Amino acid sequence: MTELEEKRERVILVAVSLNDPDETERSLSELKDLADTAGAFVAATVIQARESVHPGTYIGKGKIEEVKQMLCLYEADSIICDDELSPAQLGNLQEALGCKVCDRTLLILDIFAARAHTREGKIQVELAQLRYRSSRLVGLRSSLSRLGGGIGTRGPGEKKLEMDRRVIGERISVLKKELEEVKKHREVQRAGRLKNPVRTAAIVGYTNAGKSTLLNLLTGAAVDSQDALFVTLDPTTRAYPLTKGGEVLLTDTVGFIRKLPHHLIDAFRSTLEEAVYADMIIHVVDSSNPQMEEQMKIVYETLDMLGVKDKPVLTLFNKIDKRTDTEPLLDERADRVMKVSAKTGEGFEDFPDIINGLIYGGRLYIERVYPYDQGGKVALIRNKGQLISEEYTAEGISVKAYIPLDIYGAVEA
Ligand SMILES: Nc1nc2c(ncn2[C@@H]2O[C@H](COP(=O)(O)OP(=O)(O)OP(=O)(O)O)[C@@H](O)[C@H]2O)c(=O)[nH]1
Ligand SMILES: [Mg+2]
Repeated sequence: MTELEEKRERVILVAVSLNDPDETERSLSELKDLADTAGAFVAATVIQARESVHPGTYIGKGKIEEVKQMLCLYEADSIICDDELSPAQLGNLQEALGCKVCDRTLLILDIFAARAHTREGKIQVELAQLRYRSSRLVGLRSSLSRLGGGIGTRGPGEKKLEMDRRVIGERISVLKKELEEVKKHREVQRAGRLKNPVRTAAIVGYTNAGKSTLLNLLTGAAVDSQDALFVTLDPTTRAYPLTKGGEVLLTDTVGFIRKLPHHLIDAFRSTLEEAVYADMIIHVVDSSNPQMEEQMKIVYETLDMLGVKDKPVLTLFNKIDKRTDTEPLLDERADRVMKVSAKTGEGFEDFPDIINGLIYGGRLYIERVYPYDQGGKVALIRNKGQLISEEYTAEGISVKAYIPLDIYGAVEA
């Protein structure tokens, strides 16, 4: 955290509102939280309503003049735009304003850079930063050298701002190779889990929803939890005992946010994909947040984009202790919903049973030896169920698997 608090840069936030002024307000208020998290002081905010974003300068000419005056008036050092700027917009805007220009992506990358602790996290952030920067070299260089630091300059790539495109390209391929190695390790771990009939659940949700608090409550883990955005980047996995025996491995990971930069998604894919390989999803929602509905929508959009589908979803409407609204809490994408407080522990009475039901629900664990002429049944299990192990023995094919109930009749030996 020290890295974030070193400098209190004065910034003006700038947004373009296309058709939904409320949505712009919400996005901007989140940008303010992001700026706070990055240690900046928000001196003022500006919204321009437009038909479309100005292709050359993001905001229009008149607004640029206004922002210019505000920079003086509020003694601000820089502006942060609420969308990802194109290389041209970035260059032109800072030319016109004569100050450092950042965008939402750079801000998020900055926070990630300060939060990354593990080797994997650091590689992922640097990759995302380099990819973002490589197309904006000219603009960024003059922008960042103007103030020589602050937002947009943190992270592993800090010293390398002056790199040219070729050097960046080389660095990217080195990092990609390193990431491959780390990923292999993760896959080995995953394969190990698949061999044993251990179930996994991924804890997902909007940033600051209470995912880490939940993991800590359920498993006594000591994951850092704070009232700030993107506190967790690196996945933590802990075992949670199931009532019917066995255990489920719960993984807490990086939170989602609207307009999550695509470079980050690409770089963090292996981390985000924890949800793709999990047996079920635990979706943590901050039910005290007025933007709850929208945050849920963004979580599901992100899951869809990652290719997470056909998995049981348990939605936890968290922070129920803080909720003042009395509207009913609904989630049509969820198989089950619960109202809980991960902070006080309230509402978790049925949690063990519900988790059990969702993990094993509708599925049966079988151990069978099929004669070799019944290979078709093994193929059916492979297709429809989850084959845990398969051994070719003298008696036949020895199989351990979870199968959906509806194929039980068809695979009985
Ligand atoms: N009142 C209340 N606060 C909660 C509850 N659960 C979590 N919090 C608080 O919400 C803040 C965020 O909690 P975290 O567990 O760090 O949230 P997260 O989802 O892991 O957030 P990131 O890792 O930053 O994405 C912390 O200040 C928690 O103490 C709850 O049930 N009630
Ligand atoms: Mg967390």
